[in-house]
Amino acid sequence: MKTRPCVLTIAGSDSGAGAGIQSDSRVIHALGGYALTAISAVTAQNSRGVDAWHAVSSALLAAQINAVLDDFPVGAIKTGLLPGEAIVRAVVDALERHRGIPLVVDPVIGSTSGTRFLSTRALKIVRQTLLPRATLVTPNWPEADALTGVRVQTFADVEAAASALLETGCGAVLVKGGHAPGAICRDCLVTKDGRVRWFESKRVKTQNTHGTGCVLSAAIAVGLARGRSIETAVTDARKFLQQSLISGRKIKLGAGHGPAFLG
Ligand code: PXL
Repeated sequence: MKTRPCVLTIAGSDSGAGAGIQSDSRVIHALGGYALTAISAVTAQNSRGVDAWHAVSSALLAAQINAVLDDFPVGAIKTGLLPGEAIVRAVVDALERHRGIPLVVDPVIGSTSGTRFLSTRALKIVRQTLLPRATLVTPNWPEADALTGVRVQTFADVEAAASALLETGCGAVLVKGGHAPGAICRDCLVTKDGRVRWFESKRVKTQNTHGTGCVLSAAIAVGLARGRSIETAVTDARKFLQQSLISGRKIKLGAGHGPAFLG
């Protein structure tokens, strides 16, 4: 019998389907995987922004994660929006019961449109309890800043923040440069062995940027589920994201920011 690379995404539902669970599922399937989902929160949103949101109970989230991990041969897990301390603790507890699966943590703090999902206290719990279990953490500049206290304003700051994040015990850190100015997008990968690698790609001019971080981390998780190294998974996922931004740039969905990956 054959199987498929199974990836569990623990994330929020986005009714506009640009980010979160809906985007992750499309990405994982497009890359030949099988997407399993544990929904942490339900958001009411569209391409313009978030109108309302509510976290699920931490018991229900834990039950979803356990149901999936007790049955399917999950090759990698990614976390996205984890809104609040109780939810973060429930995820950490559930993962503790199923050790050894590569874990990509996309430390979503808020939406680009300005909704903040995580308190400073919850962020501290993420840093103390979830990051030490992560194979890879993928913050953007503001997230790297909020998680470390290092003010990230230059590329030198990026390396300092990445090193500070490595001290939490995670295996590697990818600081994404999408928020930095300039025509070239530079992401920095720092691994536990001290290796620093910069990736560069041309910035794609597009309105369709909703869910870029979700697309990247989901694609990385598929690579890890296929047994690729972190570096290869990141290289492939960046190419995949770049291609989807290019191919979707002329498609108009919604008045605001359309989806970064359409499928
Ligand atoms: O892109 C960050 C993000 C992740 N997950 C969910 C979201 C958002 C941003 O709005 O709503 C569910």
